[in-house]
Amino acid sequence: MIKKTLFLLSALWIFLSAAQAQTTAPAPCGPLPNENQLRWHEMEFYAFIYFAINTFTDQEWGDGGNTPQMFNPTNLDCRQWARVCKEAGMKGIILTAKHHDGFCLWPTKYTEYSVKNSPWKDGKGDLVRELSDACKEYGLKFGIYLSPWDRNRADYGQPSYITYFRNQLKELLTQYGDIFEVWFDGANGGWGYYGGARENRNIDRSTYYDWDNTISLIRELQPQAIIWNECGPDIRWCGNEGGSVGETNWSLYNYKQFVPGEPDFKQLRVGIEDGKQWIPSEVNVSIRPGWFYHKYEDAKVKKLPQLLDIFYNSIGRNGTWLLNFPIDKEGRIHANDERAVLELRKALDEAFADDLARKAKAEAGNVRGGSKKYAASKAIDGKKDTYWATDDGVTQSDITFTFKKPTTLNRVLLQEYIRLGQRVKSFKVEANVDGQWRELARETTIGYKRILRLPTVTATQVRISILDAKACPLISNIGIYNAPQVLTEPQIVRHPNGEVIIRPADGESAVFYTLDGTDPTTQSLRYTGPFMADGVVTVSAVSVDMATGKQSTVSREEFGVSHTKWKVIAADANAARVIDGEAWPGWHQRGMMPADLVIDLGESLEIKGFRYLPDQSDYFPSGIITFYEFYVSDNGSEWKLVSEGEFSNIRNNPSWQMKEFAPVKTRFVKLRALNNTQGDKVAGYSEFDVLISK
Ligand code: FUL
Repeated sequence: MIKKTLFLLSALWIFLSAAQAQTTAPAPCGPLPNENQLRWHEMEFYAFIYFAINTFTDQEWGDGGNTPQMFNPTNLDCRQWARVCKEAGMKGIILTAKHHDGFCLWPTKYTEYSVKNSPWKDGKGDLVRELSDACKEYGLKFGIYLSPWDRNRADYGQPSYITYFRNQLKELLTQYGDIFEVWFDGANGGWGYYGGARENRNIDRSTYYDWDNTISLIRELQPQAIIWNECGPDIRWCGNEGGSVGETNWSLYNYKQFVPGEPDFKQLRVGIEDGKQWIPSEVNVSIRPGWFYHKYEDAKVKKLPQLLDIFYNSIGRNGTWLLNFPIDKEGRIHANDERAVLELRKALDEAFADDLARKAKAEAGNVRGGSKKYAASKAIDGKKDTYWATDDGVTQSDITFTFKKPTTLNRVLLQEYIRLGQRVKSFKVEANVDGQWRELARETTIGYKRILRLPTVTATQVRISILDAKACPLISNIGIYNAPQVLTEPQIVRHPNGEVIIRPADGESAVFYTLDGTDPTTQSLRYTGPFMADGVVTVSAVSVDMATGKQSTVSREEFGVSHTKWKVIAADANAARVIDGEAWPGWHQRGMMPADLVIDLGESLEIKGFRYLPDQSDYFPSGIITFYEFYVSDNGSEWKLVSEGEFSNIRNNPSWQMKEFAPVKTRFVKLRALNNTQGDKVAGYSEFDVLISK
């Protein structure tokens, strides 16, 4: 009897200690983030501010030879910058204290090439001070960008420049309070002013900057700062400036895997699954095509659909988002940029206002040690330090959310408890719709945060299955949302054969259209795919959210004759892009000015004008025609001038240019470019069309 009791007791003890072992915290898995990195992950969204002499010279890269006299903002207001960032929900601002041209926005004692020799505040201003103060006032963190490449310094390339660079860093890290991030641009070496030498200089990227000692200096002066360099030490580049990181995105990398300035673009995108250090990625992108302000980009500020894409492709893919505002010549964030970012904020607030997972019952396939501490409910308790966990060795399991009633949803947000490492390698999301499980997504990594855009479904349950993980998965948060559709005007294009394509900003919105110039309603024709609408026609379209009835504003395109019979007379086959109906890509004629664009209309038409869309490239559009002549001809050899003049303000606003003249019958047309905005021998075209007399 005693023997039996002893046996039972020891069995119970073994059982209890096994259960106990399973309720102890999971062991860490792989490299872990440090406290600085954890704080930084949680910032998620913060701003870059680009401002320099470049702003006043319309350049992206000043060569370092422009006089500080050119730096003269007329209405500078750092508090406005901070207000906009705060209202946009950003958590900090990083300022280009010195870009590649070497001009310093603070009165450093180590060079004369700074604000102290500019007319701004009679040389008494300190922009780093003003912005760091504004950040404090608005509760934002402050960071600095200091370009390692300096095209102004005579000693760039010598060891003495490194001393200069570190002296500047010391000033920035000791005079302006806490710095949350230090940013070292990888671009360096090449042509520059270099104290008047005006020459090409190349440095050895692997040795010249002696990064180890610079990093030690930062650690000593600002131990809580995160250091960005293309390949670490603390965070890495996402490999592009377009606003996305890989769908698979490991926060792991191998520090010094490559030398800054010679990046491994593809690897940066996805990280390294078995990387040796925690080096997560930051997505840096500008709200306009350029990093610095150019008036001609006022109409090219990214719109809501693009900004939302960037949000889902950065913060939604385990990255942070560093969004740049180019400061304008007055010294302010331009009204268009402010409008765009606040519109984004509103859309995000609406999308994530109501977490449907909180209203559901959560159950998991496996719970670590069967303990409440690691239960499924920990993924929806709103606390970042609790998590659903499975038993050790269980790397496949699922968590199911059951709603009280059928619930409409289209977003799922997931977060791993990254303090103990990034673990999940693959997972899927399913929804129970009308009693059937339907797979909505099959994805790879999660990390700090992953947000999926899913097709809208009305479901009774949502199931998330972890399919593979490096160790037992730890999920600290799951959110389920129903984001409203993005109702911006649909884009209407017509291809040369008369085929019309209508593109809404949101794949889920319904599109209705008319062909008679009237405003479309839900009673009008519903767009289901490309359709033919040859000849002179006005297409009007509207995006509609059928669930709520909300509509976008109406977009309208007035098409002339379709281009079926047209031919651009040029040796280069790409010339046909000028009449293909799509703004991008376009075509450039190089090496001649004047330059002629000749088109055979294939039949005699009565025209009353023409329209021209200049190069729409995001980066450095070229060949933008300013003065023109327009000719008509019946045979393609004898020409008659019917219009001439200027496309005014085309540089600042490179949109459609329309010119009308007395109606004339013609078979051939010729647009002659007399010069362009850059004064070189390039004529660029995105699109060309004639206006038909009705
Ligand atoms: C690039 C630089 O050359 C651009 O001017 C800008 O600073 C961007 C963030 O990085 O490499």
